Amino acid sequence: MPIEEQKNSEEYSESSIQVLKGLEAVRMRPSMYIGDVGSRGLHHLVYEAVDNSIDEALGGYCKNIEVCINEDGSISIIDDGRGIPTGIMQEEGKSALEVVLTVLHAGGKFDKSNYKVSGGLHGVGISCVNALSESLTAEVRRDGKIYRMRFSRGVALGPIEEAGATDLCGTVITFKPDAQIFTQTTEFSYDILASRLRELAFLNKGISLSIIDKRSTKDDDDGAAEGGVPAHRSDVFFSQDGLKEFVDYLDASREKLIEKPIYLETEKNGVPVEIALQYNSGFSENVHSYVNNINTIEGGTHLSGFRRGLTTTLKNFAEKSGMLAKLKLEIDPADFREGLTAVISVKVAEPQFEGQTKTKLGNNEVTAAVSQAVSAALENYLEENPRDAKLIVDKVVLAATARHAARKAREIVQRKTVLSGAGLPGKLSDCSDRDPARCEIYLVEGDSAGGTAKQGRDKTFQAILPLRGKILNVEKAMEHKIFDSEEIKNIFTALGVTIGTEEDSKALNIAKLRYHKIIIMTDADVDGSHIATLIMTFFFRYMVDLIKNGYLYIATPPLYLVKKGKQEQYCWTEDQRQVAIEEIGRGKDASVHVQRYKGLGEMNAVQLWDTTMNPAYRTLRRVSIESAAEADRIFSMLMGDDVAPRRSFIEAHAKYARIDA
Ligand code: 0RA
Repeated sequence: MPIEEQKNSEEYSESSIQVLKGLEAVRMRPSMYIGDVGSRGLHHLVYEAVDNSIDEALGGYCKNIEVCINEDGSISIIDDGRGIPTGIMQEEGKSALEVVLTVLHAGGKFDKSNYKVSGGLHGVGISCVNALSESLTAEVRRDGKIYRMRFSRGVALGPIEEAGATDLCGTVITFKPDAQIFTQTTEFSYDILASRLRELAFLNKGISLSIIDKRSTKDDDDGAAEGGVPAHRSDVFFSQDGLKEFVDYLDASREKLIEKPIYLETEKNGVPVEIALQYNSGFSENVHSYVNNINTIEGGTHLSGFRRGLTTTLKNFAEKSGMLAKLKLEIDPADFREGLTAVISVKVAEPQFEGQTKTKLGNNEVTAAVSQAVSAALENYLEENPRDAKLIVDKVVLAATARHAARKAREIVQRKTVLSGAGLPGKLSDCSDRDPARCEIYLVEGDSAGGTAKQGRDKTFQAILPLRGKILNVEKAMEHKIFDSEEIKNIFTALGVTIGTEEDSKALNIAKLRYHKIIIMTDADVDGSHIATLIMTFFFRYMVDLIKNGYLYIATPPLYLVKKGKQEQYCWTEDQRQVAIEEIGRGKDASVHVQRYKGLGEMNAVQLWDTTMNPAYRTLRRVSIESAAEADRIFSMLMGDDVAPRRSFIEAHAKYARIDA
């Protein structure tokens, strides 16, 4: 039943038209509001709803947030906050609930006391989610009552209703994304959502974030609980110690230098700053920065402030304590960050986001705030922990020494690339087109598969670079070893990418990149996926800009050929194989032949072209970084010394890994 009739129907229809115009704009150009209408945009809807609950939690009103993927593919975001207000707002003549759900950017309108610190990448508000949902139901528990309101594509299906009594408090938003908008997929990924909730739990200590997947567990063969009832996948993420635990989590597979992460939590010039950092025995820099819970993968002023604070403080300390006396070489700022894992989280009231993906913080005042916070805390730590201080400075000195050795090896790579054309690797079969936007390069495992690919390709735009066996594991090797590796030098020279400038020894120069599609093609078996992972790790650590620009891809060769007489069908999954056997095998003389492709080498050139290289039919998977922190952790685990976590990860994720076993 409606709780209150609209008082002034004229006023109401006027504001309704406004609302419709606003939400119609969202439906006309959804990408402007949520980034894209692919999987990323789809999951963004959930983040937007979760962010509202996080804001409520940061205000101190809510402790538990739950995400439930429902059986029908809709999703619910449940919190135990105060509940979105349901009273009628004077100005609009509508309930606050309706305003929040139908007016763009209405979020912060009610409560100015706790400024919005959370907030999705685009900060668009829950009304966008409503506009892009086939159906949305908001349920508010407040003042002993349950209120409910339903919408379809942003349009209210009726007035706000009372739906019973309750002792609870909180908000439940349930929505089903609109398939007219999300034409690629409307299916939520448990892993993507869980990974974001885990990150949010680390970034917002003390808040419990949980997820449960109530969809069918057909494909999940280890999901059966005792008694044969399929268990629903679920996780609870809760962090008592916040960023300290985040750093420990990221470094789980690394050997740490000091016992506990160095931690600071403070407020400088009105900017809350929280940082945890740890050094490990590895060589890569893994610094992750966040502004208002958003991963700023392009960095910005907070990251500059962190680097400045770290470099000056460590340098001063090392000089003052005479630890650099033996060192004849110049120390580079990058030397202070070798084997460093850190997470930086700042809250900025009015963030300015810049850069290609709007994930670079522009607010100038933040640099000094973070730099001062880091200097103060780090000076203190080094004074109080002289043994740790020595370990860290020794590590920096070692990094500087190694860097000088690496420079020699790297200069060779640079010299070779400068002489492009003449300098191209002998193993490269180049394409004839010279426009990088049209050109592709296949990095192929093994000389024999390389030969097949060379025969099968379209040589106007497809180049082939065979790689011999396993390329170097960059996660474990020192930098000068990496630039000594023939395979790695070949990749650099073939791509036309150089590394290192006068000012920054690690800067990547991709202006002369020769191909805009770099395609990793390996066997569809355990070894093949290991090699693909090695190559991806190399790109992630040394050419991450290529991944950020969306240039790195993985080819997907088929797993099976199902054949009867002249009828042939390639299959990529177990399900496809079953279907193909049934379809092709119909009739009496059901002599269906199933060929399992173990490697690329088993296909001839025509088959390889048809299934894996022909742009008209192939499937390429673009390598993207959903969460840089999670990618970092997974690569260090997959490539590190510890065998057990690697095995369990591969068993859980690589379905075909089990077929061979
Ligand atoms: C504005 C004011 C108040 C609560 C909220 C918004 C609120 C919004 C969301 C969205 C998801 N969960 C939420 N929980 C709360 C509180 C006003 C008051 O009670 O004084």
